[in-house]
Amino acid sequence: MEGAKTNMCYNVLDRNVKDENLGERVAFYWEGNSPDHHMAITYSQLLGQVCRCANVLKHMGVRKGDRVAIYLPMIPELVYTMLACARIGAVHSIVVSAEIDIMVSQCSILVTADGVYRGEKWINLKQIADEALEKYEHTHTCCVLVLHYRRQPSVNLSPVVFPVVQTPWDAACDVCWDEVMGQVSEQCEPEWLDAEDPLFILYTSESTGKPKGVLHTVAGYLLYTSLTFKYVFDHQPDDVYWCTADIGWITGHSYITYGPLANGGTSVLFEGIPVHPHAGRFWEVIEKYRVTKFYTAPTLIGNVERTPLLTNPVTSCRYDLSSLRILGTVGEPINPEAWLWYYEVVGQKRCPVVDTFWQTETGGHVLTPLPAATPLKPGSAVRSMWLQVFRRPWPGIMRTVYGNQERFENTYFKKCPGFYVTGDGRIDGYYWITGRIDDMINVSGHLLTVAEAAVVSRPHTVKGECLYCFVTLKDCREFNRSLVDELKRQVREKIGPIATPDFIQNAPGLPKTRSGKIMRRVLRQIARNEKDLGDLSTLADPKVEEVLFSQRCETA
Ligand code: 6R9
Repeated sequence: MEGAKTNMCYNVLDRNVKDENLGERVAFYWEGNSPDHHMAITYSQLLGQVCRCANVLKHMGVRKGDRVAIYLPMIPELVYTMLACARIGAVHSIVVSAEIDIMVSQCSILVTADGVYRGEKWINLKQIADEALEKYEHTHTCCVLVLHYRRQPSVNLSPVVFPVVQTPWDAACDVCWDEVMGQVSEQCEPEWLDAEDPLFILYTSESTGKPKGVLHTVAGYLLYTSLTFKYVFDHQPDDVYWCTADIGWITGHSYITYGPLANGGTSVLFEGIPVHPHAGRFWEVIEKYRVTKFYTAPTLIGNVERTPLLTNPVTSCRYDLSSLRILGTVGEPINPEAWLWYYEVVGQKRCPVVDTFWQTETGGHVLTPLPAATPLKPGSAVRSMWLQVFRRPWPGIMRTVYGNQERFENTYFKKCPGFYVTGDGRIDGYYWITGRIDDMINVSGHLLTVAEAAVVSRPHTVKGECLYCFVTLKDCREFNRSLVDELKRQVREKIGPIATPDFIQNAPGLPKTRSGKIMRRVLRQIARNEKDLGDLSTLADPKVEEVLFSQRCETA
């Protein structure tokens, strides 16, 4: 589509408001960390806020092609800022903390918030951002600050106790969102861009190797996210769609912001976590908004043994999930037991489960069933949506690794000339994603005692390398020598002597990113007793690492 002119923001907002007459339709139901905090934003309100934000960025000197770093929680301002960048042709880079260093060193503006409550825990985003800026001696980076809702009088929300930590503030470069947004107009002409102009850079999840800045461009990505959203979720005008991902993950970019808005969809934007204020929060939200299409990650639906609450703790009634029509999963292999639970208990055998396999690099789904059209197999991402092997490019494919075209070519196109290489393994005609082939053996919990296991290598004086296994036991199981012997025996018998782990360590929890991916790098370093684990800020639960170190095995 090179040479064609378009604008992403125009397509997802102006077109819907003006041509499709959807101005009054709700674009997002925002649901805060606390169930008392919520609001609805229509398409025309969204357009107004995005134009204001675009004007603010322009006043701060941001121009077409400039890069803007965004470090915000799951609040509407995050969407406003992304779309504002898209409107003026700036390239957004959303950071989920670890990568913040890399990002701020390349962006002239950072949009962040004072902080956010994740469950009961207050996270002081501004302070984390300031520390990153300081590290890079970035004196010229401006920080636009969004104050969290609990302090905005315009939104009538119940008061929350103000955290003890004060928000750091430097009047020389920090500006306040509310102040600047009030001073600009609600009109802003979109910048007409070339189809192949960059839209955003996103650093891939750090589960493997050094993060890469994946670059996506305007028109192909718009087409691909729009079409895949429409077909994979069988989008209908009366849908209320909810993707629980963080927008800082590609899943949020493609299937919270761009895909749903391009289709004029109504979505839930959720700030909270699944277990706050209780373990039934997901189902409570589905009931509250009558969600029809639900898209989440296996780790959140019981891939690991954990019982999500299906009954309302206050009323003791089962949550009403009768609005659901399609269930989706993404991010890691879903084990057949979890798939069946999702299908039978959550979907009440009515709702097709779309297991969507894709990557930051692919921009959108590449392997997935189509709901009600493809026979399903529990645990399989089934087959390629449009193609059988990745022999030719598709509109949503990444265009380069930002600043490193050579790495782009070597990583994806050299290993198997003539094809795109995802780096994931598969089993039969249906695709059973077996995990990353580069560095991981994932033995999912077939043994009754084991909820989850991960295996990494560790140097061995005789064999060169040996296997070091972390196991998370199901509730009430005790980790002891006889269990270790039993597990080794099982592996030896079921898989073979060569697969028998030399070390088996108890792991009450595995280190995971917020999208549920096991951070193998961290496990490898624990197995090797390397104390400096580097940046752990993408870890969902930072305590995990300490616990694992304290229980490491010295001897086999
Ligand atoms: C969308 C996203 C990509 C890696 C990918 C693969 C794993 C994603 C999966 C899946 C099995 C699925 N993955 N979806 N594995 N079944 N349905 O997750 O992008 O963060 O770039 O990760 O995630 O290993 O290569 P990203």
